[in-house]
Amino acid sequence: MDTIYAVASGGSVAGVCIVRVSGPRAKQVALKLMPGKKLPPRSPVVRRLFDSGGELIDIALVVFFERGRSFTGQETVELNIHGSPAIISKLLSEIGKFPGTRAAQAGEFTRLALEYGNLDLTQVEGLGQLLVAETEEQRRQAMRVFDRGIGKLVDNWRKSLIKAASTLEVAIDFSDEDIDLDWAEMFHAPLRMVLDEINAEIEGQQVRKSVSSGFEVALVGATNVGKSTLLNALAGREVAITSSIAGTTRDVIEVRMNLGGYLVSFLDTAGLRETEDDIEKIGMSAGRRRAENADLRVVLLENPGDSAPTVLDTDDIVLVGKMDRWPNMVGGVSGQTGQGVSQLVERITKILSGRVHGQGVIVSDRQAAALSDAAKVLKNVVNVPVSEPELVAMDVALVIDSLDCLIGRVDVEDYLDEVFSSFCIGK
Ligand SMILES: Nc1nc2c(ncn2[C@@H]2O[C@H](COP(=O)(O)OP(=O)(O)OP(=O)(O)O)[C@@H](O)[C@H]2O)c(=O)[nH]1
Ligand SMILES: [Mg+2]
Repeated sequence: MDTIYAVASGGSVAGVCIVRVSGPRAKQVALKLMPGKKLPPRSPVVRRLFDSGGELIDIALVVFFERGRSFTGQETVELNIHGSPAIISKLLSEIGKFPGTRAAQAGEFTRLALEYGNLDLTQVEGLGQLLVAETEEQRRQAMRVFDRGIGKLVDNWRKSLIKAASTLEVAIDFSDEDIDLDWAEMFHAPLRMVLDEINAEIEGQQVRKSVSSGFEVALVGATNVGKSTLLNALAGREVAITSSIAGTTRDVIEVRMNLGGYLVSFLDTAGLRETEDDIEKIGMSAGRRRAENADLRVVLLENPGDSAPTVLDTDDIVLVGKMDRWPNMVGGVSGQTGQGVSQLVERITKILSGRVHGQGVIVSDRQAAALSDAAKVLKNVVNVPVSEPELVAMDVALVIDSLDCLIGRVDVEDYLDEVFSSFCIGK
């Protein structure tokens, strides 16, 4: 096994940079850089690091982790050096001179952590998202996954499935006797509960996925109601052309922003009106399509009492635009004066947060696919009367298999042993 090394901290020039060395020779390599010195485990020490010619490279804070006590599970040394490109490249090239060392590949430290069992597959996914999280909600969501949120769910489901499977054992054992078992109560009910929970997870996945990829909020309404002006106010810069000429906006204009912790793309669309202009018609139909597919619509009205010119979902927000033209007006918005803009932002954030919260943990398509596999088999099991317990037991094992795929625990023998520990297959 190679000893791998790489910069483990952020990219650009910084006060401190962490170079991680991990593998069987990590300590040996580090000791070579500090002749005559020792490295106590898990206690940071300040060390002068020298190159092979005896020239001082840097004065570093060095932490040594023994095998089994590190992130990767391998012997690891973390060298906290000064973050200049010259020091970094000098140190990396010195480390690279030692036999048995090589530069780590992308994600290789995490891969080692997965192989060692320090992280499960979903935690690896969570970590990936955590490292690129830009908004508060992305951080929160990724942290839940990284903190083994999915692993904990799977543990509970697994327990219920195994418990239900053990009732099958009773059935098999007593199959020759005439005992009337309450299958609904003993077997189907707990499985149905697991199925409901899995389905709820799958249902919430799309909305949670939007936390990472961004929600789309469309601004719609008749021409000239102030949509583009509102977009500019929300963005804090002039992104869209505004004018008193009706039909100014033609293309869909998209601006991404961090809205109260949520990544949101606002879509400014062409105002809706009767028109003979072919290009404007194209713009209107493109806008309508994007608005229909958006997560939320904000409809601006010209006058109080006007009706919305578009089909609405329950959450959609309808407001009078240019509210400054209506003294004593409450609940409108004005992109020009800024009135009602922060209330609108608050309202949107509240709606998004209502959709995201209390909705489980799974985020990625891979996770949803593994759960769908599990749900498909489980659905059959809960709806079919148990006439052949051995076959049903195999289905339960399949469900556990899908859950194991979800968290990357792929040792099939492992769960088969568990589920069938007291079973006599083929009885
Ligand atoms: N008084 C007042 N005027 C506004 C406000 N918002 C926009 N306007 C004016 O209304 C006109 C139309 O504004 P836009 O933002 O271009 O309207 P729009 O809805 O994007 O129009 P289209 O792109 O044609 O659909 C411009 O002359 C703006 O200066 C507002 O809040 N108050
Ligand atoms: Mg416009």
